[in-house]
Amino acid sequence: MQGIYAKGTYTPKGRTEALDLQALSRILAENRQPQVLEDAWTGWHAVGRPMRSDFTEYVRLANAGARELGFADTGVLWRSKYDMPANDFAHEVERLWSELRPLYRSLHAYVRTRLRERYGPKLVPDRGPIPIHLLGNMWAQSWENLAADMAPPGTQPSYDLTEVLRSRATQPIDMVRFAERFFVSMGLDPLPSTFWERSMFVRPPGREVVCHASAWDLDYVADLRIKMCIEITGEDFRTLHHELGHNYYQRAYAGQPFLFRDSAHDGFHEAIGDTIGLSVTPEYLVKVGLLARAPPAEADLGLLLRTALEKVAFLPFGLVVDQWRWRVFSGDISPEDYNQSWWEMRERYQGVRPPTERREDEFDPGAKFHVAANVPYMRYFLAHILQFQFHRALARTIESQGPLHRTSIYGSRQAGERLATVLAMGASRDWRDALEALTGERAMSAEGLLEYFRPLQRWLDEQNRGEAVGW
Ligand code: X8Z
Ligand code: ZN
Repeated sequence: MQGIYAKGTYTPKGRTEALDLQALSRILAENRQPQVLEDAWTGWHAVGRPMRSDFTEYVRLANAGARELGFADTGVLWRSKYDMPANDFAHEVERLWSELRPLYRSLHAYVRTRLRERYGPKLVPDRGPIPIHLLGNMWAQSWENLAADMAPPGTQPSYDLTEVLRSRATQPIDMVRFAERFFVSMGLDPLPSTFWERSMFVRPPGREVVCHASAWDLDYVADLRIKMCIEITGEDFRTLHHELGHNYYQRAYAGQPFLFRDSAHDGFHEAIGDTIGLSVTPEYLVKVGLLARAPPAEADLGLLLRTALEKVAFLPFGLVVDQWRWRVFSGDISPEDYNQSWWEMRERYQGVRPPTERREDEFDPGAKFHVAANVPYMRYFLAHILQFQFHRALARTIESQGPLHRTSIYGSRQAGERLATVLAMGASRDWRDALEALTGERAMSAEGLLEYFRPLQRWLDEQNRGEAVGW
């Protein structure tokens, strides 16, 4: 399945060359013609179709393995890794989502209104789900590529990191260096020379590779690497901080006994680099020489909106992938209903719909890397919440006076030490102990995220006055 995914291509109508996922994603990000978007979206989603029977077999085998290990099914096995009963974890996830849903619905309503202005009420009705191909991303998991279209009227987005990087002819390796320098500024060691020698930073010519970004620790001691096809975009700039977060975690827990060489729970692993990424503020970009001057406070709404299009839009997607797989593993969804149930759930959680009706002989979940590659996904939902909880705690550690979205822990040894302590614990303790060491709290909390976006929430609610909210 992973091989099918990695080799997937589509030749859009009116073109002659076959495009891979990165090229098709670029169309989704940059084009604004609905037919072109629909064609690229539908073309990529055909990649799932030949996985359908493999996936059915994989579910059977995975469940057989889980049962041999004493779990009812693979979903229960996946949910068993959070130092609490599997059922309690499912409730925990629901609790967090219920706190965040109002913010997501406000963002959704605002974006739908702006899209209706652009594409008209026939394509984007004033109630109901948003056609997924208009959201700037193949899975509508991040809407940041719409930032320029969504900018608060009268304000322009204050800067576009992609343009900044390109105007400086930044190279892939420079992007990695920026990310490394951030960790080093907090007192962590530079990456070993083998990292630079053995990592894959760009797509190698003449052979097929899995381009989906990943971070590796080959010997569980010091052979750290990343594998990625870096493009010069703000998105990949942030992804590099994400990946190095994995590598720094791996190195920090290398001193633990073998079984504890892992994160406190998998959401922690995904949250560390993103926490650093939240510190990529305008003031930080000025410090490292990427921006001439920081935009004024009036630009804050635009900055917050851009971040919300990335992080808040992600939440229900982060949730739905495994809500769906849990039901597949438990047998609640059977193979005859794979695709229909997928779209029912995506509509329910995300408020999106496919461009045209999808039939049951398609297998659209397989068009997402983690489904094809057997990677659990709830970790990203947790990480999107935890990173704000971590950021808020570290902002307090450095006694930051400014709002959270203008706070950067760049250069703070104090924040670095606090982080390093938690990373070094690895999986040796209950994750609540790790959380407490970092934040002083013993429960995952949506409050950091809500505080971060509070000014935006107020503004969105004003904008949405008189508009339908929800779908
Ligand atoms: O897969 C990733 C990372 C590697 S662990 C690049 N992420 C998820 C995705 O791309 O779907 C990061 C955010 C969510
Ligand atoms: Zn990751």
